[in-house]
Amino acid sequence: MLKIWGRATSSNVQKVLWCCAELGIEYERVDLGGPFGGNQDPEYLAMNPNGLVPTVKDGDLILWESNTICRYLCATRNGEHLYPTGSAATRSHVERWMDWQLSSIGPPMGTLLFGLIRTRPEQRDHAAIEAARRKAVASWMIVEDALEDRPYLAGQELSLAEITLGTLVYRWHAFPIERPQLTNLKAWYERLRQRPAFKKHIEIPIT
Ligand SMILES: N[C@@H](CCC(=O)N[C@@H](CS)C(=O)NCC(=O)O)C(=O)O
Repeated sequence: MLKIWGRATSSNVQKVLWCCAELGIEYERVDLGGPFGGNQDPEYLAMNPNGLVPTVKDGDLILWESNTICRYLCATRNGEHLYPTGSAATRSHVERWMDWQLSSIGPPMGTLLFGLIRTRPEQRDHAAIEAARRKAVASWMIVEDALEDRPYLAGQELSLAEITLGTLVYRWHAFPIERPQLTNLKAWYERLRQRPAFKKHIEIPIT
């Protein structure tokens, strides 16, 4: 059985858990990282030298990097509907959002998480939080425009584009900040909220 190391509150672990749920993959999960620690233990570092979560073991294969893990699960567990591999062009519509998650929206959302949730009010760097909020708004407006003529980022169906961005759009709507009204983004978020796996793995308390 697939084994997953990582606390369920981690956005990167949540991608993998949501992906497993959509594909009906059974797994054993071990709490690790954050308050559980263990991610700097030599045995863990031998599997994942980054000391981060998630790490996945499938047979003899060890995997790390959440987006890579999601692609691997789709490729090995009938996930063509989430990650189409037929043509490079079709695949690029999913992959661009996965890369964009890591490079564009991830960094400001990380600053907001640390600034608003993990830092006491009296210690917050308000200028850094506001700069991150503005960057995040600019990025979410790109999603807003992309969703103008389709229900999901890569077209008519849910894909890994949503699975890798799901936690971030949930947090964006949950953080105590000022948000512009982005109607396509909100409708997309509400669409994701209809999925039982989103409710179970993504919409959980943010820590
Ligand atoms: N690019 C990596 C990032 C992994 C990462 O940053 N994980 C965070 C949790 S979201 C982590 O392990 N932080 C240390 C901890 O939880 O103790 C991935 O996508 O898997």
